[in-house]
Amino acid sequence: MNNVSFVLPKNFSLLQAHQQGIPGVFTTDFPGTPPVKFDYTGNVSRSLFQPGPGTKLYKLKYGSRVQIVIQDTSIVTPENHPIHLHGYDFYIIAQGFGNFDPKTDTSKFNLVDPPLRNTVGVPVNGWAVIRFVADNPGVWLMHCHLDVHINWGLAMAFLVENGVGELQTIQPPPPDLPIC
Ligand SMILES: [Cu+2]
Repeated sequence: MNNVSFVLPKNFSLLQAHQQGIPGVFTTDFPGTPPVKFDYTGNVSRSLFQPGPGTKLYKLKYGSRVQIVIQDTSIVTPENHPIHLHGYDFYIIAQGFGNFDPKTDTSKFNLVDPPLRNTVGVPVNGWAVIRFVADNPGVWLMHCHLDVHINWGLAMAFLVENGVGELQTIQPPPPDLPIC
């Protein structure tokens, strides 16, 4: 299954499962590159429309320098998805229409004064490139902020590993944390 709809776990939060090492809550096989390459903004084959469920995280080492190309598709319909990241502000270094081309579109990168945001509107049938330094350990959701698209699974999460020492490590919950 290449088109995966993100599903939040039912019994544990992602962070709790990570912090307490509870197995079977998520997997860390969110792909770093598209498993299937196609004309994302073209006339997409119906065979690519059907999603399957998954709770896939992408693991990052503490302090990783992260660049993400967020690519819209014309699956169902092109849309301007406002993609929001928890845990970080990121730099928006480029946006454009059509399919991102790594050979030519890198010339559009603004490495001088890019805006620092926590949400980026990915242009309709276009793309956006963001960068951040993964210096906040924990599990952080990235999702479309059109509320209905969250339920549809337009989301994923980063698992940022602890660094060295207490200041680079997620703290355990307080002993008096209410259990709901
Ligand atoms: Cu959306």
